Amino acid sequence: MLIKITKPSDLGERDVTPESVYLSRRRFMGGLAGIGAGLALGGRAQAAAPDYADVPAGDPPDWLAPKLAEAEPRVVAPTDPELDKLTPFDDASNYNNFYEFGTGKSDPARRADRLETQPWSVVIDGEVDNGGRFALEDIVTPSRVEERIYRLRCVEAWSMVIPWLGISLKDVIERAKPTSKAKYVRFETLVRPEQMPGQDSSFALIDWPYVEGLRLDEAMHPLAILAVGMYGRELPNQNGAPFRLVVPWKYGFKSIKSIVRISLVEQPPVNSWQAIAPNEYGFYANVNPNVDHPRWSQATERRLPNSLFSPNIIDTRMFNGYEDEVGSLYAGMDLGKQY
Ligand SMILES: Nc1nc2c(c(=O)[nH]1)N[C@H]1C(S)=C(S)[C@@H](COP(=O)(O)O)O[C@H]1N2
Ligand SMILES: [Mo]
Repeated sequence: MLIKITKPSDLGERDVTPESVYLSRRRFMGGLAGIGAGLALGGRAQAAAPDYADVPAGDPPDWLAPKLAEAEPRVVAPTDPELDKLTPFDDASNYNNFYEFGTGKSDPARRADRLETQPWSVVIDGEVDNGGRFALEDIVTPSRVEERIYRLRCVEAWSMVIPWLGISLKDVIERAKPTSKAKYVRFETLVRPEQMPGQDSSFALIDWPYVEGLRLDEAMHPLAILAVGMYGRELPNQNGAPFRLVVPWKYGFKSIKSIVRISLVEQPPVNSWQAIAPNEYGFYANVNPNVDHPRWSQATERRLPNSLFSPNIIDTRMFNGYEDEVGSLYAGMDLGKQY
């Protein structure tokens, strides 16, 4: 059975998509398993795993391999079988933003190999009763790893469709037992200039560590995941190994990579891009075709892969197409002011 989420308050076993509806939807979806109308989460997985035969095998640590293998595709948020075809692994792992390795799109793929991702630990602290430093294994193992096929829309107006493997951020937050003062979640990326040459440069724009943040209710939304893999394997380093956030309704810069610290805090964190250019990048960074970047339009996006002859420009959708799921989080807000 599949749970169809229309708004967060509808979450739960009550709202179940009958199998017949799901099956006819699957027929409509055509070839690409896991991509269909609406969002279906939870329950028994019924979609067949996409075929990753062309994806280079990874080399996950012993504890992660079985977690990745048991992941079931439960996803299904992309809606257009033509537009929302999976981006080839090659594009998703060679065209990256990861300023710790340089500002060029190919820098991360060329340089991120040198990052040592094992062992990895994450500090969970701030307004929590159950904080501390945890081995990544101990954070991931208690949760179910799920496959989620999400659109990723960069604020620079390009986008991809990526099949992530991840755990629910909500699970991790709940296990930390937030106090009543916890209102926001702050995330921090590793600082290790010997392995991250972009951090070594005195010309770097960013005041390291790279920082991101979410309001607590955003962080608790079932679409927000902490990814440990993609395309059926562990994360390539350039995509934020071994542990990165994925918030599909927000511009890509919110999806912070290689996380080493998660803090529950009272005040809204200042994220790295907001610190650099507050008139261009805000705290919310919800994908919004009606609110332009001061220097370019956000009404359309370039869906990768594309080429000169096939520019593949498509309309950007409100909340990146996840409005039914997340719109209620922003009821009553002026999204032009709170961008
Ligand atoms: N630590 C860190 N996280 C980061 C970035 C970065 O430079 N450093 N870039 C962000 C931006 S702008 C985007 S679009 C996505 C890109 O993710 P991908 O390379 O896996 O597609 O990562 C985000 N997370
Ligand atoms: Mo981005």
